[in-house]
Amino acid sequence: MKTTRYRIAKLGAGALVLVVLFTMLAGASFAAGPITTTYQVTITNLTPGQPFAPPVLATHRGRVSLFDVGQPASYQIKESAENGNNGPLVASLSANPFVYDVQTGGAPIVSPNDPGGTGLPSSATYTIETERRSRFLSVAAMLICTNDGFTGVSRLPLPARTGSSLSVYVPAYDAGTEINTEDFADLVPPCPAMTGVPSDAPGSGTSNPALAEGGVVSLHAGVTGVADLIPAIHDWSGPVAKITVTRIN
Ligand SMILES: [Ca+2]
Repeated sequence: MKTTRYRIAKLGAGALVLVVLFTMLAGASFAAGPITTTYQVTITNLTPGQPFAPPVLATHRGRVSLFDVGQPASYQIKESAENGNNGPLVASLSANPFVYDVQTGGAPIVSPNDPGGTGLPSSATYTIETERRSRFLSVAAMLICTNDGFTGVSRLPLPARTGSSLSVYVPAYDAGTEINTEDFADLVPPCPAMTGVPSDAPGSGTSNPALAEGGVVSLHAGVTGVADLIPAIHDWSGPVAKITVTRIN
């Protein structure tokens, strides 16, 4: 320390500025990992009464695909779509070297009509980061009052410029993993109360092998009213969600 102080004193103020400047540049250089950019993602429920479970969001490279129409759903999508169990999907994405950031919602997103009087929001905004090579966003959220319905988007190209924004209107998908019984006994427990429908059925938060569908991801045919679900409350027409993505830095 004594030696350093002595040298700085001898070199004078001009040299000190240079030393400080060099230190700042060096610090910036050493700290630089991938240059991250930040996005805000807003998910809005457009349905008359169908609630969404908390969503999973991920930024990733182009080789990652959350789901593909016409292909079997992954085990992870099946668990999210059938049981609202996002754990396997989050774990899988988090362990994937081609995924940059994974975020999960903390609460359901309900219809603006909120037929169950939950007081929950019909729109929610999440912040997610990415870097230069991970230019895609994927989102998945269970439709709570369906057997294996979900919504979201797979491999959406992120808007490139700061301040730029894009919106997509996304449909409901059937994961093709569980037969659509529309029976409260086969749906997750929160469904009836969240949509204001009285029910004594305890519901189920795990998959029933007897209801395995063995299909592929497809556009959801909607709620038909074959059992407990009520089309006027639980069905929809057209897109079920609006997803708006804005680059904020
Ligand atoms: Ca199904």
